[in-house]
Amino acid sequence: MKNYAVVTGASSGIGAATAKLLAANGFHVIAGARRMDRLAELAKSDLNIEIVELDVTNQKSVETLAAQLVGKPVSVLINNAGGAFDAASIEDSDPEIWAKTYEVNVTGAVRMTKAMIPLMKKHGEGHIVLMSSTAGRIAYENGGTYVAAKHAVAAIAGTLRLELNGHPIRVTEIAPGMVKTDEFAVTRFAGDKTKAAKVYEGVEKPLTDADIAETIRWAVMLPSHINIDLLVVRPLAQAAQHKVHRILK
Ligand code: 8X3
Repeated sequence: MKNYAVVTGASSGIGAATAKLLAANGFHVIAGARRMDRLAELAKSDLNIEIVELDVTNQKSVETLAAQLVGKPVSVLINNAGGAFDAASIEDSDPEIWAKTYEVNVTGAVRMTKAMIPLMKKHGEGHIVLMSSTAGRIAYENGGTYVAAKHAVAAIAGTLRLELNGHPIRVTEIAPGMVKTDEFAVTRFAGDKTKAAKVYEGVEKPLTDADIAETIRWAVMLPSHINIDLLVVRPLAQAAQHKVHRILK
């Protein structure tokens, strides 16, 4: 039986690209997200992708999935569900957006991790991948909710690695920089496509979701005694959060 890889937030972007790539590389992928119509499209791309309605902010939804996976060889969890929901200064930020950002990026990843660890222990091996961000390594202005949430994700990865030491479960944090996906920046700017496009303006080659999927595949497919703690992945044009080479006409 193929090993199972569970991918959250699989309906688009990095999650969808990772689901496809892991399926193409021999995993039976459990692709979870809230939007079943998008997942149905994804499932058409590979027979090794099984789709499941999943809301990582809902404990019951996570428990339902975990119950379905009892006895299955769950060896990989990609905690990808997440996002930024504002671009406000902390002074102007909305506590409700703070809660929403933490629910999906932080508590959601914890819910899934808690649910999958027992299955991985039973299976005898596991790999938990946490998608943080360069925002989880360094602060930037008007990104407080997301910066704080992704710092928390980084802290979870570090804590988990200590707590799971001695168990055959790897813990990897992947911290992407500028990745141009269909939804990330558009969601952050509440649907304003002009503002979203500005993020990538003049950047010759921002990373793609497939680029990040490839780094995940690499970390996951290394021999099981090799643990990649942290991968910071940026496009060549982005030397740092505020140092981006743009060719502007
Ligand atoms: C996305 C990278 O620079 O928008 O995780 O925080 S950034």
